Amino acid sequence: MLKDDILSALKESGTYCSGQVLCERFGVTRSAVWKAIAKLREEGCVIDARPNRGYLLREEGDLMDGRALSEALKENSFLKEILFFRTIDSTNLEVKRRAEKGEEGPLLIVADEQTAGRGRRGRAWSSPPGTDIFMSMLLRPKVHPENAAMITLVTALAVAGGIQAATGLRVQIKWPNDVVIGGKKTCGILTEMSTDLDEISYVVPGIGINVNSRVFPEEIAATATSLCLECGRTVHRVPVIAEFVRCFERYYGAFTETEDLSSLREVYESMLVNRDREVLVLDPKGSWRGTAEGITDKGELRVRRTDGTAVCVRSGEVSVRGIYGYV
Ligand code: BT5
Repeated sequence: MLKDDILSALKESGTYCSGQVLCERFGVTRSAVWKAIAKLREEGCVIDARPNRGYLLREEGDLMDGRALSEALKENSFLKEILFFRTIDSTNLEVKRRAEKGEEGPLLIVADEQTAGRGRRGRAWSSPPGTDIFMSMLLRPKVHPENAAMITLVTALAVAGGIQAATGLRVQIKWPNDVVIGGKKTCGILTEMSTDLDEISYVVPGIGINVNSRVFPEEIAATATSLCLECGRTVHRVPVIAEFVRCFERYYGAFTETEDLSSLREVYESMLVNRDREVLVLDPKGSWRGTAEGITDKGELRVRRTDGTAVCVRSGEVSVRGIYGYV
């Protein structure tokens, strides 16, 4: 890709590099160079442009590629394969296609951009190029299908742990599947499953993390944030992914051992943004209010109703919202 070549040339030169030299070196027009520079800036590179002198790379953005990923994950023994796509429809769809063809996994697919990123219940996931993380795993856990929904909570825990380890940010979880910083959503998780009779054929947790996005589409601008906005600097994506995988391996192992969250409940609850807060439970049979107290070993949310009774709310059946807004 031209922009990658231009970035290498700017890095190599270490000083101003004229537009003309870049055009000649890569056999392209000035406008192509300009477009590539604009793209690099979108990806977080800080590039000075001066008349008569050309371009100077002041600060590198965050480039992610398959080689950097493999290098960062070379010591992991959990994943059998790691694949990187510059652009893809949806990493969940790609993992499902491979699962249907019989790939065993565990497999991790990471993309720089998605053209059809999806949330739950047919909602869309904003997936621009160059800034964020879109990834999905192929798992074939030997657990009862009823227990598979807990993998979403395990994944949220691993994302929270990974972000904390890579950035030092204080991260919370909005039950069951959002990772939240400062009350805003920085990650969403979509877990899909295929069963064969009474057995799990495969489970695909898909994870979208806003890393270096600075602006969001209008409809999510008030509720979304990114690691970069929270840290005040560009955050490198590869270490976030590597820390996530490290945490996931540990938490997933704990989950599959007992087929529940008994050994993870405490750490999950310590991050639970809803804890001791009033929540609105959006039950299709009628919404009601209560105070979230924590989770059960099965990953349900324990909510105390105003009449004092405790109800265990299952993900997938209901949604939960803070009474004043998103959390
Ligand atoms: C989710 O759904 O939060 C699950 C999102 C999973 C995305 C990953 S990316 C890799 C993998 N491949 C896919 O195709 N998907 C997965 P849900 O709870 O339904 O939330 C969706 C809602 O979040 C949308 O309706 C928007 O309101 C909001 N939203 C969309 N994009 C967002 C973003 N980038 N950041 C924060 N909020 C967003």
